[in-house]
Amino acid sequence: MSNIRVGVIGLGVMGASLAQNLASKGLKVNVYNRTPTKTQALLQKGVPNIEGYSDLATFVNDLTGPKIMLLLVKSGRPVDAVIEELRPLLDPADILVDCGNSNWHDTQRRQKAFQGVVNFVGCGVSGGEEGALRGPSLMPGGKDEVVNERLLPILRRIAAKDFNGKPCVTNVGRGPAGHFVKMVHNGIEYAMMQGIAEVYDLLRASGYSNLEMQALFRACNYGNLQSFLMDITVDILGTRDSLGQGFLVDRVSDVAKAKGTGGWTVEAGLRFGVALPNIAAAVIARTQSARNFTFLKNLDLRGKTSPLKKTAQELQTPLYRALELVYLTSYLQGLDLIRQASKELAWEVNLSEVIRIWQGGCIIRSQMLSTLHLFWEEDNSWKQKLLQEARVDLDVLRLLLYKTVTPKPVLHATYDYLQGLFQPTLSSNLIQAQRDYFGAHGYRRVDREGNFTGGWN
Ligand code: NBP
Repeated sequence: MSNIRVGVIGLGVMGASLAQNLASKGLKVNVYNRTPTKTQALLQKGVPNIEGYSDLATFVNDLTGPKIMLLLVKSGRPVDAVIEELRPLLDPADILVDCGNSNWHDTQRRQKAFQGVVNFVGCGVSGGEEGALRGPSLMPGGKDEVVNERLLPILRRIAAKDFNGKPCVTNVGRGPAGHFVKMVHNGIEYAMMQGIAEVYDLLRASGYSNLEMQALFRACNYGNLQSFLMDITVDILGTRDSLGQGFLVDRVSDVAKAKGTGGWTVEAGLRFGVALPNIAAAVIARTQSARNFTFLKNLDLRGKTSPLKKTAQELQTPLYRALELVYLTSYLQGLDLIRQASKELAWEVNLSEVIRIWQGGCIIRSQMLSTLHLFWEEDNSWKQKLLQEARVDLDVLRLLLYKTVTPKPVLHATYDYLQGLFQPTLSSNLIQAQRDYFGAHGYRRVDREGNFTGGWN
């Protein structure tokens, strides 16, 4: 293993960190970046085991074969541009691993196009810069003989550790499953972040100071909710502004940006027939945060706030329970999507393994992931108990939803998703009746077999 030379192409935030992580684990690393100044900047850090190149052909030739190259460039056209440049330098036994946030459709297309040219693997990486440097959660997918036998021995050395000390990496499944699982991870991330932000917003509107909110979030950061996103929220709320008075978070613009993975997840939900209301609500909330309503220009729409008349101590349990439901339903929706896509496209994804590798290094890690795999076990007793508790907690959630006027799309989506699970019948019989009434679309009956149409006055 110590004789292996791994290649890293793309030395932006993620590539430079991952290269240092590999090198710190004793692997020899060749690095290349389109703009040589970034290669120089990395080399100047003096990390042992890293060799820099300004010429792609020499970079590839100097790898010990069969070669493993990790690609960390911006997703979309840049990935196509780099692999086209690499094409004449590749051997069919080589492994080219796209570690960026590529769309899984692109990965599927590239895997087809590069059959016989190179083993093209899609690998999700989560954990941001810090994770890439010290231990990310890694989600590669592909053939056993490529991923399990040749890639995993390397990736296990640089991955974060799960709750039992095992590396947060596995072969998540066939074809483009790696990038699909990472995309869904990001969709879940959108929903969890938005849920936390909504709780922050209703507290802020109720007159809580940043430090009071920090104390509340800190008090809720235990049990199932103990998580990376709660950790950073506590830190953020206590950070003072180094450029002026007060707290930095109050100086940050409220227009939320997105790079697309949340929207792709919602598209996939529609494609595979899986409801993802939390994720969709979070994506739309980011879009709406730009407030591009030209028809509302120059109107003063400010109204009265409706503060929560409760003490921090009284609020702690309701807030904990509300966020616990947000976490639970966001994970369930995302994992249900992975399960369905895997079933339809024969990717053989093992959900327990996906849950396990999200326990460390990644943005959506939380203690809830220590038991969530039980949801997919044969024995229903754990599930039954959990959902029974969730049903009780819905009353708590309702109180938060309707006592305050701040927008809470993910809290609402959580509430409605669970209500939808708990109702023995939904209102969609009327939808089917309306569709048949105006369009003769047909309907099925609950009391006899077959397809029916008509019968209306
Ligand atoms: P950066 O923006 O820091 O770096 C982008 C890299 O892409 C640079 O090395 C840049 O080279 C290269 N690149 C571009 Br842009 N166009 C290129 C082209 N046409 N040919 C060759 N190279 C090109 O991105 P990053 O944050 O390191 O992200 C890399 C990938 O990892 C992305 O897909 C991202 O979505 C994913 N990701 C990021 C994070 C995160 O927290 N940042 C987390 C997880 C995944 P140059 O220096 O010559 O411009």
